[in-house]
Amino acid sequence: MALRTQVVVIGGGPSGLLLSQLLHRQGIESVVLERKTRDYVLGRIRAGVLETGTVNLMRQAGVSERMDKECLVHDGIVISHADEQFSINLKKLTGSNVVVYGQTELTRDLYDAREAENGTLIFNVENVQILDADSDHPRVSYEQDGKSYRIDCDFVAGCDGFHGVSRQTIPISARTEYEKVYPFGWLGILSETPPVNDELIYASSSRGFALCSMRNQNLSRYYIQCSLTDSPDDWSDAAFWQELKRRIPAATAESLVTGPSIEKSIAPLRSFVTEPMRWGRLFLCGDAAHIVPPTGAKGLNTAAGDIHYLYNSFAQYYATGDTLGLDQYSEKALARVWKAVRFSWSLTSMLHRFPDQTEFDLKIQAAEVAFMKTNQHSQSVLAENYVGLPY
Ligand code: FAS
Ligand code: PHB
Repeated sequence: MALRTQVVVIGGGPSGLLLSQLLHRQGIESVVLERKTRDYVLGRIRAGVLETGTVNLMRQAGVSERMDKECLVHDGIVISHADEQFSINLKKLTGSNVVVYGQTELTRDLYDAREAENGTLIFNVENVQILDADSDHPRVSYEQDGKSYRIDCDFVAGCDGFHGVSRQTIPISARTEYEKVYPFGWLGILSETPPVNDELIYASSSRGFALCSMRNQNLSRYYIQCSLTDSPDDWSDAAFWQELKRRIPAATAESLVTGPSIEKSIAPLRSFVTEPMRWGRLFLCGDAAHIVPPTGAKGLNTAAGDIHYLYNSFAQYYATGDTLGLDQYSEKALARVWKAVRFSWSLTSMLHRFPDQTEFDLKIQAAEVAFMKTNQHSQSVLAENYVGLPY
């Protein structure tokens, strides 16, 4: 059975849903193909911090009502090293801030909006294939419940994450991949406890990195750097809390409210970029094209930057036939992606313990944090990147 639409969006995560919703607001038709179910997608606990640019895109998409009510606006973050800590005043240094609102909630809001506006979301699809992307008549085929389908379209947006089909559709001879795998992961838990601090704490210690974050005043999100050979089952809640307390300043550890974990998972850390992010009428967005370590809270926010560029390019094309935006998409998106990749790598290098570090390396790391503690320019570089570079 053949369908026809203007843009086929592969992937029903935040990138695909945000793009589909923005296109809908411009009267541009799309179909979203998602491999899993809505509940499965919403069950993945991921990002927690949104740049102002991402917040504005949600407003532009008409999906910001709950976020504006429930989010936490943060004007600063805390960096700690051993028992010392200092605040970086994002608002004072950049005039901007970040918003704490979980990716799960953002994705839920987008699903609700797409469904309320009768968006075409097709779940549990299998064997998705992108055909003739390098022609003027691309098509997407897929299977669902044992039946085969085909969608003829003008364009395909590959929003299907790192393990999706879109990037693989681009011939290996036509793409260049850059990767850095970090020798550790992040063990994260969610607990229905009040956050230990009203701002996020990025903690560097001799035992490794830790992050104190939150979703709301009674839902905290904590991470500790862990070995790649660890599994969540290796860590009891008690062992997690004990290790977290040893990595954050003692005074903060004393006020930490612990409780049972309601989610526990390990994310490996890697930096990855594929170039170009376009091949004919196929455009890659988000994790389908790039991955960053979560240290700088750039994963979801860099995906949002891609969507900003691609949405505006589609809007320009369908309004005027002008392909300039589409032709510049990959170069523009990659310019911002690489700055996010650099920032995430830099913060990861400054705050984590690496197995092959020498005493000299540890001294350099400590000096970098000590310099940032008292130098406004160093703090401004972090702040500008953390609140989000301009689109
Ligand atoms: P996603 O991977 O979120 O979505 C892709 C969607 O495509 C998925 O729903 C998938 O089921 C679907 N799909 C895949 N293949 C398909 C196919 N062939 N056909 C149809 N559908 C297909 N970022 C942060 O900023 N902070 C964090 O703390 C953080 N933690 C993370 C933890 C983990 C374990 C992971 C994997 C990522 C984390 N990230 C974090 C990054 C994350 O938030 C991503 O940047 C964000 O999910 C990107 O969104 P999408 O590009 O939509 O990709
Ligand atoms: C989170 O709350 O999940 C979170 C926040 C900031 C990060 C990474 C993860 O840098």
